Amino acid sequence: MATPMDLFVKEMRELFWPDEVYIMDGSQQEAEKLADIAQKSEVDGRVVLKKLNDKEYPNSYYHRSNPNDVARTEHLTFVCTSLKEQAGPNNNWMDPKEAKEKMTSFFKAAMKGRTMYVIPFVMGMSKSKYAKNCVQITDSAYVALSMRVMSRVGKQVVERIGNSSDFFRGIHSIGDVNPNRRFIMHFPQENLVMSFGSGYGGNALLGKKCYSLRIGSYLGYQEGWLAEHMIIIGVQSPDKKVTYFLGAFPSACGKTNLALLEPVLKGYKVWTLGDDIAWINIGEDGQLYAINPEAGFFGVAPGTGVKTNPVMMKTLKNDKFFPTLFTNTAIDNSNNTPWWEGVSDEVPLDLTDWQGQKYDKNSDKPAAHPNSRFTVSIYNCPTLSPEYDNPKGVPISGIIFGGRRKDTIPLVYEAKDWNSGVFMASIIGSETTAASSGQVGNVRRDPMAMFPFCGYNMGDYFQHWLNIGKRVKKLPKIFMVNWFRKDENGKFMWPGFRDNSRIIKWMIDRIEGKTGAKESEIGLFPEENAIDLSGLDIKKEKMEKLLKVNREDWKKEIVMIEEFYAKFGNKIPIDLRNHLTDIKKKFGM
Ligand code: GTP
Ligand code: SPV
Ligand code: MN
Repeated sequence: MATPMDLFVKEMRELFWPDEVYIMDGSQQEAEKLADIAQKSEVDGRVVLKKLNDKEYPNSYYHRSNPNDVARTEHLTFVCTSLKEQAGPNNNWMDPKEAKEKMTSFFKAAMKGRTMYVIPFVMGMSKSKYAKNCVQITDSAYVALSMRVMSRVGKQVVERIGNSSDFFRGIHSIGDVNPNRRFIMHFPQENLVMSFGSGYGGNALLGKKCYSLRIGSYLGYQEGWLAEHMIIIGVQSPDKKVTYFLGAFPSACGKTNLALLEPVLKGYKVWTLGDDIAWINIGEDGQLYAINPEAGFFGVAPGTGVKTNPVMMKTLKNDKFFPTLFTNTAIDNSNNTPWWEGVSDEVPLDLTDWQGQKYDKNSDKPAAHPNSRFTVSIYNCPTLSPEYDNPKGVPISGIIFGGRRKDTIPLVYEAKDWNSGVFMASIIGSETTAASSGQVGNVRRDPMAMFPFCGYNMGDYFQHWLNIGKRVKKLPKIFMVNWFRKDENGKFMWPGFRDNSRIIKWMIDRIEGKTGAKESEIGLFPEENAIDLSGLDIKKEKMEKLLKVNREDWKKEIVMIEEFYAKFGNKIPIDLRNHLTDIKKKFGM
């Protein structure tokens, strides 16, 4: 008897007309074979993979994508629910029938002359009741290999799915990489995503943003849990106690760096559980528990170096898991290693840039694309938490929200309670980054760092957050941070990176009730000298500036918040509207 998965594969074969169909078994031999094939084949006029220096970067390959396909494309990403209101003003919407017809016309015979890869994968560890079965179809060997790193791929998933038709269907073809024929269509009500015309990260690795966040957030809304754009870390203090945090920052705003943090403070250690996505459930004891559905990092390369992120550098040089991929970095031809801004102070003499051209040292453009990334297994990470594979997840004591803001937002503050924290997270603004196509540096609202990833109406999503709060017995504390405040000369005021451990220490002290807080218009602030600055040369006035609530800036901020809220009309929960009224009063508005 054919299983629902067999029937799905058959249907896809009939749609795509591939020369061959290959169902992945998840073995290392298979991955090595795929890497061999990819080194010999061209897609879109480019060799798919190039082997890198095995001594410096074991098991590593280089991939260069089409220059028109280097980031997520939010304007081509749609949520296709039966009613437009269900998708909300935060999503592009298309009628599901129309969207499917459009995509089917692109898909028809698109894999002629190509291999159709069938990738059975599970998001979450197999034994977890929170894990979800998925199958992705793709015609890109690069995508197939990336999925092996980013999720748990293999035969065992086919068995896990068995006779069930309850699995996510992700249908992807790179097509002709034409931005005019590029769409990423989500059908949350059918557990289905169709993606065409892009081979890049969030557009093509469908287990990631498409499933684990957009479809996942919708499932969470239906089933009473949360799918979030969050890291998961355990912070060990000198008394050996581990405190678990979630942290949400918009794309390219510091999640991976915080997730693999090597604290500057003695006696502290960060255990890594996840760097991008968390699924959060209410456990049997009424506390929030988080799992990372992913199994790898798809991290921003620029800025990653021995000084800023030594743990990631070790992860990239670890030979445990095959393969590690580098996409759109530059190449140092002297030793065939990937290179990006920040990995060394010196720019190598013989450098090929991300577009394959000889790099001119005097160029004002970077050699690596600002959104160039590495794809590496989480099992390569030396600080991987022993709890990573715990099917229950880890109990959460603190949630950190943040954004990239040169002004207005203080270095750190704390919400008075859960609902104030939800309000605080709902008004996050952040400067846009190279992780998404479009202009970089514009402040836009990015509530919970989920604006591009919430698969349903964000007004309903806010209410869902408030509802979760009512069901949880021991609520985590909620904090807001901004590592990116700048001075008059445009320089970052806070050293950031490893020094961020100083702020985390303060949070642990707050969670444990070891330190008080000062109240301000927007929340609770550290008391004098409560942040451990030992060994750091930073002036008192600078700290005051970093923590300052500038009333004029906040008045402007509130105007933007009101404009954002207005888009959602009465979908914004009354409690959040009341918080807005309160904060306006506090600023005399
Ligand atoms: P996505 O993978 O896109 O979701 O991003 P992410 O949030 O994981 O971002 P990541 O940690 O990779 O950081 C993105 C950029 O921010 C990199 O260029 C980092 O070097 C920079 N960055 C991270 N943390 C800090 C910090 O504390 N201070 C400063 N100034 N820059 C930082
Ligand atoms: C992000 O943009 O938030 C990422 C990279 O983590 S992508 O997988 O392309 O979404
Ligand atoms: Mn992300």
